[in-house]
Amino acid sequence: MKKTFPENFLWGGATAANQYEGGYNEGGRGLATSDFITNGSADRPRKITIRLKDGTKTMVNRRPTGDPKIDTIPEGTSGYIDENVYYPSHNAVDFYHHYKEDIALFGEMGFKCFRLSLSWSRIFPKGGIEGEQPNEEGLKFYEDVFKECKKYNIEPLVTLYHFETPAYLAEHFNGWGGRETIDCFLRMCKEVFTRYKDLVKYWITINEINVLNGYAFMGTREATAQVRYQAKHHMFVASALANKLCHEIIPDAKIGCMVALSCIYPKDCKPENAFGALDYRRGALIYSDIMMRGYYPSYSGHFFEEMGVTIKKEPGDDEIIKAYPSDFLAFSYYRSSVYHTEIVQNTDTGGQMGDVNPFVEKTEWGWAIDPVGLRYTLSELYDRYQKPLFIVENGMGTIDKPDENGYVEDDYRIQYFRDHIVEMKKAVTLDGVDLMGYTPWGCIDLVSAGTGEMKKRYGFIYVDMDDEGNGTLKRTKKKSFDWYKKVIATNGEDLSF
Ligand code: P53
Repeated sequence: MKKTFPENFLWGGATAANQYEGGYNEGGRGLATSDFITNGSADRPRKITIRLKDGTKTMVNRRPTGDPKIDTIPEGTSGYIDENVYYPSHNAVDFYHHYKEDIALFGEMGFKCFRLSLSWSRIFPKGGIEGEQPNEEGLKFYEDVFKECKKYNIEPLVTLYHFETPAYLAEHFNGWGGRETIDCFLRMCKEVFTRYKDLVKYWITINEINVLNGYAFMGTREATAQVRYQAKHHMFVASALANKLCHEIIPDAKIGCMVALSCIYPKDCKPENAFGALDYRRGALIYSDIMMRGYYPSYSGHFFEEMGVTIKKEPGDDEIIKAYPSDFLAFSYYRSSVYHTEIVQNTDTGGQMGDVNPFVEKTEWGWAIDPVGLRYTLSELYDRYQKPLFIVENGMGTIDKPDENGYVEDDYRIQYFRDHIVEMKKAVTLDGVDLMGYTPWGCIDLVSAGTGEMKKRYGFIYVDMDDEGNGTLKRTKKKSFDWYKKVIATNGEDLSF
């Protein structure tokens, strides 16, 4: 039995380009689907600004409704930028110009690992179509970022795809709906593996593959189950081939898949609820089953049949998926929820979002706070795969109230992390889970993916910016900064306030 976390445990924090980086029109970057997404709030959904073939400008829901009549974008449509609209991703919190300062702060906290994503259209403005040359300025930017990490002995953990498709690929190939996108993605992977082979040893192919749907997340004009799962089949093939390339180019690297795996419980012991919860959970586990084990699981037949989905595979696809599984399973864990037979879902959220759990506290955004659910999930996944796991997102989005000096006394956040680390430690020491690391989400305040708000904050570092993008962008350490620094310094031993 292990007594504590392993010596080389990767403590750190996580971010994504579309919510953190900014510089959307700098350094030769091409546009991405995320650049057309407006801001929203808990009760005002985010929209995508689009221009129809005939020039008409309009908006569609970023999160599809489930009704193809509302969700489908006609062919010939392109995303467009309306000068009168605020797009949170454009400047985000400007990591693009603050990376030295931010990485220095991560270094000061003692980070062993920093998770970030590459903006694909910064590397290849058109997504890597045949004959396209990579954008040197974009490649150089990330090289500088990784070198900066090295100064502080921080291992970068790089997500290759996180919620943004190059706009060109969306327009020309229907994003991941088209098989061409596989080759474009692999050209980008080859470029970055080759360029960063001495700087980056930890990679993730696709962020939260189970929650992806529609134009914003996959560049597809339709959000039907048929198109969604066909696009995901393309992602499975692309992810497997990226694993292959990564191992060829960087033999000592590890490359994982990533699934949103917040926990699901049956509401009660009614057999239909218990089995229903297990079956519902398969909506999330199907992704890790395919990418970790290398084949579509036996239950996938009924899963697709019920949705009326037929996956079109090319000869060789199954062999590719089988031959190059992921080295580890990365996942996000935020909360738990509850399954019962009356559960209503108008869009597929990838088998990880159910009804309210009455037994636990909630955040201001109604997300259940459930540390035991983290141990439950770690056990569930390790029992199932017996391969290394990596918690690459966890945390509490709250409204922080800084004092006149910009200081936030975020005891609630310390409490949240403390309780989750206690359970995570039990999973490692008592359940024997092989856990590689822990990178809490939004280690520095950044734009919320769900709502586009700034006031839903996760960070150890406060960033002075509001929901409309106004503010000095000044970075200030919160109380949790020093606390997490101590946790890392003691390898998770000292969790006291
Ligand atoms: P925000 C849906 C369900 C679970 C996690 O979320 C999700 C989403 C997308 O909204 O996103 C992940 O910012 C994602 C991050 C995101 C984070 O969770 O809505 O990987 O990009 O910021 C937190 O509070």
